[in-house]
Amino acid sequence: MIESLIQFAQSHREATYLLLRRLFAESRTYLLQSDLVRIHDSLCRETERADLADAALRSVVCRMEEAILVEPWAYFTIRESVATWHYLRIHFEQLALEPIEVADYLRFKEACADVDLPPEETLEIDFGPFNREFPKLKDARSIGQGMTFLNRQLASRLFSTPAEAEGELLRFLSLHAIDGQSLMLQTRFDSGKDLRGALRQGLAWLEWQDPSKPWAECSETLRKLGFAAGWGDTAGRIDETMSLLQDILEAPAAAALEAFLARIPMISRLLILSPHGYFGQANVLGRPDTGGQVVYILDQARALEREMRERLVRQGVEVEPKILIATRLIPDAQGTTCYQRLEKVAGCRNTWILRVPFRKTNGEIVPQWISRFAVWPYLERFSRDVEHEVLGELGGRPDMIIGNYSDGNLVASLLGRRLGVTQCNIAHALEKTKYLYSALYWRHNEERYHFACQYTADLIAMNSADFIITSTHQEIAGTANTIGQYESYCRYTMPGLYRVLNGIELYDPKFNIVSPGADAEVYFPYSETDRRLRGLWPEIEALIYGEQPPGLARGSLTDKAKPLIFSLARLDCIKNLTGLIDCFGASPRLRRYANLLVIGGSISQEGSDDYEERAQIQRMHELMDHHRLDEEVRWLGVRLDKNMSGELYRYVADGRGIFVQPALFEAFGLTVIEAMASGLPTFATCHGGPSEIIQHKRSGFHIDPNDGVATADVIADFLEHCAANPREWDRISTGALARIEQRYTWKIYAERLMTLARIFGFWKYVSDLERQETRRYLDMFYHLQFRPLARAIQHE
Ligand code: UDP
Ligand code: LCN
Repeated sequence: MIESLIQFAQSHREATYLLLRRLFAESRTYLLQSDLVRIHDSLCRETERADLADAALRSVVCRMEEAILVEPWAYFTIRESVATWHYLRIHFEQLALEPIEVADYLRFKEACADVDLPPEETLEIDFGPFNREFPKLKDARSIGQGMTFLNRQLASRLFSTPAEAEGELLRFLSLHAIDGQSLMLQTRFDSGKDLRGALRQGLAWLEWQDPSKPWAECSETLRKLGFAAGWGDTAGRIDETMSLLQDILEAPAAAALEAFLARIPMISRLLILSPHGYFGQANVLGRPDTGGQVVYILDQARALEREMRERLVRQGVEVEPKILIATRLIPDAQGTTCYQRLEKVAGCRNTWILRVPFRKTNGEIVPQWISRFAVWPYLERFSRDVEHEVLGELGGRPDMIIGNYSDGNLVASLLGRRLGVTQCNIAHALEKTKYLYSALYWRHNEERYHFACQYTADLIAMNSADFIITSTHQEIAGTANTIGQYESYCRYTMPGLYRVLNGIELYDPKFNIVSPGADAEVYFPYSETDRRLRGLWPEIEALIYGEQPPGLARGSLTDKAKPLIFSLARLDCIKNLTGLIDCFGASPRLRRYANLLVIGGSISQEGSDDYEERAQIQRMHELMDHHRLDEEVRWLGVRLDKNMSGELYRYVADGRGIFVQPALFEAFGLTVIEAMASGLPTFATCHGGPSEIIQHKRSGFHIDPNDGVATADVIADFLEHCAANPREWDRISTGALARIEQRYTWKIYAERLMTLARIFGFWKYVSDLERQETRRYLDMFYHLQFRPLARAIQHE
């Protein structure tokens, strides 16, 4: 692609000149892909030149991510495919296109930004050399399927020296104990040969036993041979597990190792970290910064507790698993339970929210909620306090730490390092792709957003995690046309702070896709009439059509016969509820076919202490006034509990309505799967996770929130089609339900995560996955960059 572009510039000097001249005529230093495509298109139309309209050139233009223009130079970034980037520059007079290094590109970018530090004095961050020796995936389509690959690679390395492999396995098996009770091995085996001998005897004995005989009745014999609990709950399962190990010792194979490791009872204590926000079980959703992450973690914890318990039982281990979700304690809890130190998670036997306050340097507790963008100065101290409390609550170290979002992942890195525990990261949403130019213009936003801290924390956490789980493939690697969230950390610059040449390796097997689900107890199909919560209908009807409860609603729907277009989200700028109101208000067709129901935030600015939310509230009112929407839109500033929202999706489906998720960017989008799981036809943003969740026109529709007219048309066409042929609504509804069932369930999630935890835990222990050199580099980065940045943030 690059060679052909260089050749094009050489052989079509006039066309190259015309294109460049047009780019410079924009008088903008930075142009984005959409600008470049638009400019190229209009030039083609005006000039009608065949060389400019050439299909190959057009396809390169569509892959240009960015141009930097400072006469006489134009610099370009081209993203040929996932994680394959090229950097080029061209001189306006000489017209010779030449490839350049990423560092040169970034330096030029910095020189164009208004900073006082010369580019040559800027720190360069490069994690590339640390990954050189490490196995990497080869095919972009496999990105996010790292576990099996890693296991295969490392297993073949390990098994190439059988004696060493035996020794490692033996060492690993001897490790396991819970609450002082030995697991797997009762006695020390001096060699692999001894272990093999014992396995042979054990298997010979098991052959004659009834496969349903419980462990308790096998234990006397097997203990004498040196085995402890952990092989299985019955003779049949013990036999299977021992056979797997015997196979590995006799004829090693990665698949057998994976199956064997998946059975080892090595996870019974989990620590989940989610510091910011209001983390609670009631009355928190919809508040600023408090949405899907809370829902995800509570559902995740329930699913994991169940899975851990089932696995322990199946392995014959009588231990009650325990999960702690560590978050911040907020004394000024605003009607929530966030002031309580310990809160049991409903639907669990032994999962607890453990709240630990943020403290200032003088030890004083921070009493109020603070935005996720301002938590950085508190996290180091928080990590130490959490460590202390967790060790007490669990009676020892957790078996794995799961971080959530940038702050939780940073704390997980600090704790994982101190405790020597496997660290798993979940980003939920990386801010970098949400806020345009947030790295380049970091200084402009520093006072409000502190992205310098956040992106530094992200780099540290990503590189220190043992494995990272993502909800979609595109979260890591994007699509043919869009950059992945993690991909945006590969290379970028924060002028005057540092420049990143290799921030994260996308082909690293640490990336694994494990998609969340929607709680099947709450979000079930509208057609399951026996399960419906009919008792809630009067309340739901009052919410939608009743008198306006003072301070909680705006708008009264006059035509109740119309179907509802429903949307539910936090009232963040990125969620674009205002865009939906505008799109609806400006479309007579939509207004003819449907009413709009929006649930988000609060309807009065006084009810909010968040800057973005207040601005959105004001905009919502302006748009309602401007389009005169009070009889066609109902906007509710209420917090619904899960059962209410579950029944509401179904209620909207009863009336053959639809759900719309109009975000400018959505990392994943739990509301999308909740709506689909209810059988509600869903129209969701094409920017981010929803475009992977929904198959366009089969299980829902993609909409482009930047194009209100086209969005209104897609929705109106559907409503019109359904009015003429109700089967169309059924077709999409059935497609949505099938999609959720196939891909997005917590059962699939928990099984996969538990297997990942074991495989990565094993290899961390046995091999050099610890990557000492990276750790040292990260330590330095943390101390020399993160800490001063965090300290510079004013304590609130
Ligand atoms: N939610 C809610 N009330 C609100 C807003 C959101 O109950 O006013 C719930 C919604 O049902 C979903 C979650 O919060 O479970 C939002 O998750 P999503 O992934 O859609 O977005 P996020 O808020 O995490 O960006
Ligand atoms: C945060 C987001 O912004 C959403 O897109 C996700 O669905 C949610 O977290 C859960 O991961």
